[in-house]
Amino acid sequence: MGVVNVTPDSFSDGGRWLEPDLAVTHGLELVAAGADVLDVGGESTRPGAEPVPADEERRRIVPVVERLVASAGVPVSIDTTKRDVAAAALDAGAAIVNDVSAGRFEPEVLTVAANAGAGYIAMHMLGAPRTMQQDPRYDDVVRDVGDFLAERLRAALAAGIDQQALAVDPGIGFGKTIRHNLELLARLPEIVAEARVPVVVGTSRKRFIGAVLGDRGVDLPADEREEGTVATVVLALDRGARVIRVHDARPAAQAVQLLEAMRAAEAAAA
Ligand code: HH2
Repeated sequence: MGVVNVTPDSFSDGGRWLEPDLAVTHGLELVAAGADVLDVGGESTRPGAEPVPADEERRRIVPVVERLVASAGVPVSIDTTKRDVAAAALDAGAAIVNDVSAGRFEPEVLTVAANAGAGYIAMHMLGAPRTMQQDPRYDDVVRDVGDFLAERLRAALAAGIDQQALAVDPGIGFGKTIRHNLELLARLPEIVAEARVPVVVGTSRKRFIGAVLGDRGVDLPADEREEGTVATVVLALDRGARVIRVHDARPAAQAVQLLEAMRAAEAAAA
């Protein structure tokens, strides 16, 4: 899944694709580089971000969704927590709602997805973006996130979304310390086993990568986290993730290709 951020302030690429033409071109480049889905977002959810009004978010994303649906040749997902934005994107031809609030912010978003027969990704976040990084705590991060996702899956099913249309995401970086993120990735098979629907993982360029690779307490900047991202992509896929959300599709698609080749060789040798 390739990320198309139509925002002025996203943490790694804010402002680069705010113009619809640039966003569409970027989406097409992601597909050419191997993305199988495009995730269009009009609101940054970086730590501390202020919410964007629905009208503004809709204004940013609708023209981009419309044009990518017409030209990209892959399903388009809409990265939003808002009912009206999801509805407008689905009307414009989007096929999936990627909701980082898992239906907690505007529960009607679940009904909107259900009525459209759309796919729905429920992601874990502790609280809301503005405050989520203020001393996040868990009893056991993997169990707590797994329980949360199971509960949100039940809510999505109760709203009428088909089981086949659902996926979950542990929400790397959303109300988690560096240690929480690393533990979630290392113990991903537990999340995968409990979920019983495809698991999506989004590590791309996130702060924990910059922190691990940083020097003397200074994080590696977001535009130098691509190699670190690939290491997490390989690990996540090998531990059972079915979808990975990335800003740069080429290295991730190459990692997928190599993993598939190694799996085929393993199967042939068995
Ligand atoms: N991460 C971001 C946004 N949406 N959706 C899912 N399912 N999983 C993620 O890990 C995820 C997500 C944050 O990345 P980005 O969109 O690049 O940044 P920003 O929120 O600042 O726009």
